[in-house]
Amino acid sequence: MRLSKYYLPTLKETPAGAEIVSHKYLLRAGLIKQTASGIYSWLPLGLSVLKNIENIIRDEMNKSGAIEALMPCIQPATLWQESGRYDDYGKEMLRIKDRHESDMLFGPTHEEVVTDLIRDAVKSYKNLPLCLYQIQWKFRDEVRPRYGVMRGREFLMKDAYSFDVSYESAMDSYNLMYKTYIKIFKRMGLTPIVLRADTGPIGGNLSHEFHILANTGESTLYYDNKIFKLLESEDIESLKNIYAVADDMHDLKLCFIPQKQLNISKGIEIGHIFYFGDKYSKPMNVKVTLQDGKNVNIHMGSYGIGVSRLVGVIIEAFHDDKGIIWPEAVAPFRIGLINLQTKATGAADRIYEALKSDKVFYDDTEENVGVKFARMDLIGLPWQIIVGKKAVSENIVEIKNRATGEVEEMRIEEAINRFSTK
Ligand code: 5CA
Repeated sequence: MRLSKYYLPTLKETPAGAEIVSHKYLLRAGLIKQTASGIYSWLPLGLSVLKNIENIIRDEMNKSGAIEALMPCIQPATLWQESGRYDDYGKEMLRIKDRHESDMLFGPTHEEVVTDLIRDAVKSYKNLPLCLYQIQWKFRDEVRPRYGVMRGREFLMKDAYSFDVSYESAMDSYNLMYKTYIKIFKRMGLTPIVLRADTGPIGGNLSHEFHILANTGESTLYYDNKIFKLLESEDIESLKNIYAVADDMHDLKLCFIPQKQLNISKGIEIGHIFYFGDKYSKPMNVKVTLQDGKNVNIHMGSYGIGVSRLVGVIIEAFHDDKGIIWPEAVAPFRIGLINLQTKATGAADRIYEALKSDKVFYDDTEENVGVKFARMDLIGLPWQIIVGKKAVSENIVEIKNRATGEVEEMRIEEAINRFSTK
């Protein structure tokens, strides 16, 4: 992509109201623009990161055997009246009336819709287990939308729903998602802290939260530092037994963590998984026939990941005072090509053509050197190829690693070779 043909409205100054680093950089690097409080437009560069995050999630969800679907944003109130949640949900739910005066809502979550979706077709134990997921926009009219995409009103979520014939089978589904979540976050370069959690308005009796450590986090985490070793082992049973809680000293006392193993840090919730049995299948009357002819309510679980929140979380985890430092797995482009020789574009053009435009972001503008360097550091692409005077005289360019700042000189062919092989 050539910058001269792209839409990248970067900002020199930090806009007022942006308190945390991810919010500042999201706005300054031209990734998002606020449309209304807690509601954002995704600009091309931001959308590209959002899609990369989506695709990692999609890939691991598919590998786990879950199947992608897409449910509507707008839902009828009748389904929520059936589950009994319509009155409980309160002001966080955006309630709408259609032209026939029917009560509708913008979905804050999809337990009711998905239960309704399967209830006519799933009648026998032979249809189960089943896990459906979607990546869909939600709306929650949060009291205090803040920190950019961290706590939005409109936000993108990956939400999955599992259906099983028994508690034992539902635990297998739950554990599989637990494992899949660790894989997903690791692929983004993140180390999740998994906590036992409250089930809140989703309801149910088993739940874990996945957090990322960050001093701008809204929760305080208390956890056993053995968790890091166990995360490497991916031993789910031991992980589930390790004690970690958020914001709750009372629980902490109940489950003693040896003082020298106790870590206390701020965290941001990036995922939340729930097992809630028949909380929805019972009031909505969703039953399957077992092998022995008995009818039982389906056991359900739901599994959420804050997809748009993750864009902010990754910036919180990977940045410096110059800007963002994207992990390669989610970077909008792999390479930033900076041409400092505005009168002689031959060398830079050649590199651009050779490396294919989808992974190279080419600053082909005539702006001054300082502006170009600062902008490229701000948008945080993992690699920079800097084409200066030596490109013309000696066929040599500089390769800069954005994370370490290390600069290496090499011949143009060598640079092309290096980035086209990997
Ligand atoms: N139905 C369940 C799981 S599918 C559910 O709604 N879970 S949740 O409420 O915990 O949300 C799932 C994830 O969405 C959270 O872990 C968080 O990462 C993200 N999330 C929740 N609220 C917001 C918000 N206001 N802004 C951005 N992300 C949010």
